[in-house]
Amino acid sequence: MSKLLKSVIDRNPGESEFHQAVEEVYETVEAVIKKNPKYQKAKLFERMTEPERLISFRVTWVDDKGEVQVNKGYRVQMNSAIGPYKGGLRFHPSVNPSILKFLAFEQIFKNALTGLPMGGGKGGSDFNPKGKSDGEVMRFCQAFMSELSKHIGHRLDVPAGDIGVGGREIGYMFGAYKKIQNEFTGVLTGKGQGWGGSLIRPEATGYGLIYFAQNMLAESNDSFKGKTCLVSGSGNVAQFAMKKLCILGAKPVTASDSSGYIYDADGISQEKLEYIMELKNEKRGRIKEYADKYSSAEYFETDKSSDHNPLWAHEADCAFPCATQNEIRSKDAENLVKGGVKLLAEGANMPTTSDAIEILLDGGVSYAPGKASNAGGVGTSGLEMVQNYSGIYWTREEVDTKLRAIMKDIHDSCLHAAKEYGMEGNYQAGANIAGFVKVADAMLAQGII
Ligand code: NDP
Ligand code: 2IT
Repeated sequence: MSKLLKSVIDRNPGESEFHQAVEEVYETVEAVIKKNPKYQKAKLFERMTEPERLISFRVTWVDDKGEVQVNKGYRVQMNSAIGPYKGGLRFHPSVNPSILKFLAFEQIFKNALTGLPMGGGKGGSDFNPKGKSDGEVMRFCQAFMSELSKHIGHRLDVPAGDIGVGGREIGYMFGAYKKIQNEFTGVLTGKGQGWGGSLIRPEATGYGLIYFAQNMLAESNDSFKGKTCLVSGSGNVAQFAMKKLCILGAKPVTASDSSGYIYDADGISQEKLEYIMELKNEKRGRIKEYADKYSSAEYFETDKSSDHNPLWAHEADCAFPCATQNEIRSKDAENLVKGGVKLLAEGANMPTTSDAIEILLDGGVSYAPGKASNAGGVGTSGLEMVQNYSGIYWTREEVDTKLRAIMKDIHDSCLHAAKEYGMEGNYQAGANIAGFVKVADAMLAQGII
């Protein structure tokens, strides 16, 4: 292992997710750093791996039984070389500094790839919204924002949603921010459409993912028509990825949550998807209920002790992991190759382990890393910021056209950067190199800070 990588690991002991994300980027940008002594001299990679600021705070709130609850709250302001910090908030019991630092680190390069002026950040809490009443979620969001509001601003740091944070949570946090600061600004993205939110933002990550994959398929004159697709997750990203797949004539056959997954050999049609959306977004139910409603589907419970997830063992043409980090491990990658999958694009952040990526690439799978293929969400957040700054709303068609253009640009810049460094067709290397060079050049120009 290189000295540089070892020093990052030593400085951040025990943070395995952060180490994984840093190693993955370093492996592909090492050649760029070695070729450009100015990057090495200015210690750019070392600086990129150290957050500019990491805010950690206590969140105290009262549950429906009148009991006092204490949670951890964080915001990682990772890098502001190319714009205000930008990135989501995750509410999930697993949230810790390692997970947020890996996400904030990924976000630096992802945001750079969008072509919009956004730096990298991420935040969240170990609060678990599952099973909480609306009132509890509201009181938690207000308590969380009572501290976070001191550290964010529409020109400083603009959070948005991620796992466990959707339209409901953004609404409660926006209301709290407005009351505390006494100002109406676009401090969060993913807002409701009547109060500053952009059309297409809810759809953007899932739609953008499929637009990206469409560009990948177009490289070999192929399309989604008739393609069988494996999708994991059943939240925001998975729902709109499946919707776009249906629109384009593909057949999504799986969906999951942390308890298990469903396999529907007939395909998850748009009508069945409506049911999933109501089940997950309104009733906040479990994906298991899909198999009770549709006899064409089978439900498989998650076996937490297993080294693989049988979801990825079904025969298919394409795969879209849209749940969480490290959900595709070596054995899953082997199963995907065996099952005939030729394209895998990540909707989630870092859903594929490093060993699994290697197996996919060796198996001839065209692989797109999340920092490129799921960038449509933050890209459209960037479009929401532009609309808020100028006090206007664009139409659905305008935003969708811009989203398609952003995804095509990212796709092309990945291929371009990969080719320049002799790794033709490698989206992983291309995404890391293109994102890194943009941020590195901005940091160089701004001096030693
Ligand atoms: P949601 O909260 O809407 O949905 C998350 C989904 O993933 C749920 O089905 C959830 O199941 C499942 N999931 C979460 N944690 C786990 C786990 N530990 N094991 C198994 N399944 C799990 O989140 P999003 O759809 O917004 O986010 C999904 C992924 O996409 C994340 O990796 C996120 O970082 C990434 N992403 C999101 C963007 C956005 O705009 N929202 C943008 C770019 C990336 P359950 O209900 O059981 O928890
Ligand atoms: O991982 C991500 O890119 C997001 N959760 C979206 C971030 C944003 O600011 O829209």
